[in-house]
Amino acid sequence: MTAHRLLLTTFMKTVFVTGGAGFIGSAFVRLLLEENSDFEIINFDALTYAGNLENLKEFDETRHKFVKGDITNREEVFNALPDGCEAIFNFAAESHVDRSINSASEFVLTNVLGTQVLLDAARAKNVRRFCQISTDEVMGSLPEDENTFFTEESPLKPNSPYAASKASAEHFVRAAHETFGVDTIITRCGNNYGGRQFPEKLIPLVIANAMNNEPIPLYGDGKYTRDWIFVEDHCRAIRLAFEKGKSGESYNIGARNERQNLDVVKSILDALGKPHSLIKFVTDRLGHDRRYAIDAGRVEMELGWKPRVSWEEGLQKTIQWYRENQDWVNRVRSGAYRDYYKNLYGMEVGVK
Ligand code: NAD
Ligand code: TDX
Repeated sequence: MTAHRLLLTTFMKTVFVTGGAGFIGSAFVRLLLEENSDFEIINFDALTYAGNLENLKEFDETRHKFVKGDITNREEVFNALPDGCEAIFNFAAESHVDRSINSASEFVLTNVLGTQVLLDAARAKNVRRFCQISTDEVMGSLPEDENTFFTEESPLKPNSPYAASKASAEHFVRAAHETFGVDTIITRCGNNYGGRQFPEKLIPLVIANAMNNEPIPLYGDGKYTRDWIFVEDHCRAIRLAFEKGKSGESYNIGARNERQNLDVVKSILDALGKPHSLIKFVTDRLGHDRRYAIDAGRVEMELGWKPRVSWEEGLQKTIQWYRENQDWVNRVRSGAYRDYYKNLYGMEVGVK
């Protein structure tokens, strides 16, 4: 070990980030590397179809150590996790609802068993705090046209296999806290958007298809509502929950930005100068949740968090990222993505 490295590790706090090569995990790693110079990060990721080390290519290994590993594999987790580290941030997950409808087993394995393996490791290795990155979807669906919101007291009523696996993971996190006194925090956020999101999710799918003049598949009547947040705002809220949150608590994160899917799609097409005629209404998603909307009162009051990026600014930044990174888009839309797309939508994509 060089003297420089020795000095670094003496003063550094180590955090273990799982899923740090994915969309939100990589944004979180980037935030810590750029703004928390006393943190070194072990980024533990299995590099599934959604994991992409290109997402962090600008960083060297000074404070960012990447370990390829699977959170369901105890040996790999226990070998990679050092004793007494500051936190585990568990972003690793199977994260796409449509895939969970097609096949749920991978979701149970990674999202439920994987979380439990990490909780066991946190206890065995005296990790100071365990942060579980969860989702508003665990609370089910809200009625439209009503002034109702998800709060931390809302019951867990997951509707999709994905949401059920995330809700289940939350129960195991709670159980580790209640039974063994593990210091835990759960954050539940709404729909994220930003650069580097895999184009299976609505916003990057629309941008990528529109840039190629391909049809935009919109489920049902297009009037489903999501509460959108720019990914960096989500990551700042997670960091605050880790720093200031109460052990055993859950925190709902949202930017008070409800939008109907049809309006989101039209805004993107307008920004790209593409015709609305690209929109193609397709058969609805099974069990499609009608509306998500988050009351972010607790993170605002208790943690002093508020979003920094408006919808207009965030969407413009996101579109710009995809425009400037068409190679990234073309690479992730090649190969297996085409089979996935054809299977789900019955249409070809990305074929020039
Ligand atoms: P993503 O699909 O982009 O990334 C998931 C990452 O986890 C990938 O890098 C993948 O390689 C890794 N991974 C998957 N299985 C693994 C395993 N068994 N072991 C180790 N690594 C594994 O997901 P995302 O959108 O960045 O979501 C990150 C987390 O945030 C997830 O837990 C998700 O449930 C949660 N979340 C997402 C959103 C959203 O809008 N995307 C909103 C709220 C919460
Ligand atoms: O082709 C599409 N057409 C369409 O109409 C796709 C991919 C989506 N949609 C609709 C379904 C939803 O109403 O757009 C909305 C957003 O869909 P997704 O991007 O798939 O997100 P959602 O199902 O809302 O879940 C997301 O938010 C919560 C993330 O994928 C989850 O990981 C997160 O937990």
